[in-house]
Amino acid sequence: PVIELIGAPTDVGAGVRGTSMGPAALRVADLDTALRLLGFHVVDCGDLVGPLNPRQPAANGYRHLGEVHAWNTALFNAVLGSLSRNALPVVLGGDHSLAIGSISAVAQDCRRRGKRLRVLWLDAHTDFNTSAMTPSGNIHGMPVACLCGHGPMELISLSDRQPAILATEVRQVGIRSVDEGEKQFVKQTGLTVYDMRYIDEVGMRATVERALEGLDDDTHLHVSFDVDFLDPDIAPGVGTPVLGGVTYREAQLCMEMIADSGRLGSVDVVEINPARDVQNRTALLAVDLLSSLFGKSTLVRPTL
Ligand code: DIR
Ligand code: MN
Ligand code: MN
Ligand code: MN
Repeated sequence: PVIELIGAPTDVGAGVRGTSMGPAALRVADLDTALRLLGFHVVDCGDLVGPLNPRQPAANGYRHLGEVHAWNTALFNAVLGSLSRNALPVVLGGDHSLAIGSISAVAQDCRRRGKRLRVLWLDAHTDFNTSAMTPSGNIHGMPVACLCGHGPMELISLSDRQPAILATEVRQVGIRSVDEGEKQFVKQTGLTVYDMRYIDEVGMRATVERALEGLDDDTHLHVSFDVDFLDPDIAPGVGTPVLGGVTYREAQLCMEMIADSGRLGSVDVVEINPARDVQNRTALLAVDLLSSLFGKSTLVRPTL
């Protein structure tokens, strides 16, 4: 398929500023060329336009709700358009609140086509806060809750159905930072979370096998890749680094196994913060991993 790159240069959902430079960092790291080398036709749709960061404190448990809504409305429409052209959208973030718009669009497109949906959430964080439990008011800590119907009306009603997705459609990998209230809510909801301890105990191979279990020919796989999934030693350019993340080899294996599934239908690459980075190495690493996600392998591999 055609890969469409959709830039969403925003940091209104984050606590630390700078993810608004993420799309540029990925372009400087030559994401388009890397994907073309794999044989894809790549169209860079440029950047969406939205409100600047007003740097306001939280109000009623949310920071910048209006701005987050505006960015997500624009992204929802862009991703829906891309899918309707039978393209494979890659969202260049921006902060992770953008997953509300992108995944709402993916879910709506799946319903229209009668496809099943699987969301693979690669992150240090569960992003399952609500306004009642958030320690920060930052909406990038809330997208999974919003998508599952727990959030403000503006953010839970982007798609044609509420909730946009079911918690049973989500698998999270790499988790190592969950807030106190969030922890209870994850448990109560029955969200499937493969945390770092799980990866330590069974290894990345078994973890990804389980996270991808049950995919069929009619499943659309959406990968929401928060780069703070990676260990900060290799990916320092993020707003909220957390020690003890996924290693380079583990991340490569994860991406290669997703590619092997043959089900990849859409991607978010979010939370790259060039203001915290060293010589763009986090974006360069993300491009390296995205190549694997789109099928790059060291050797010619037997077809499954
Ligand atoms: C924290 C940080 N759990 C919060 N969250 C995220 O503010 O809700 N950092 N997603 O990347
Ligand atoms: Mn280029
Ligand atoms: Mn996240
Ligand atoms: Mn995160």
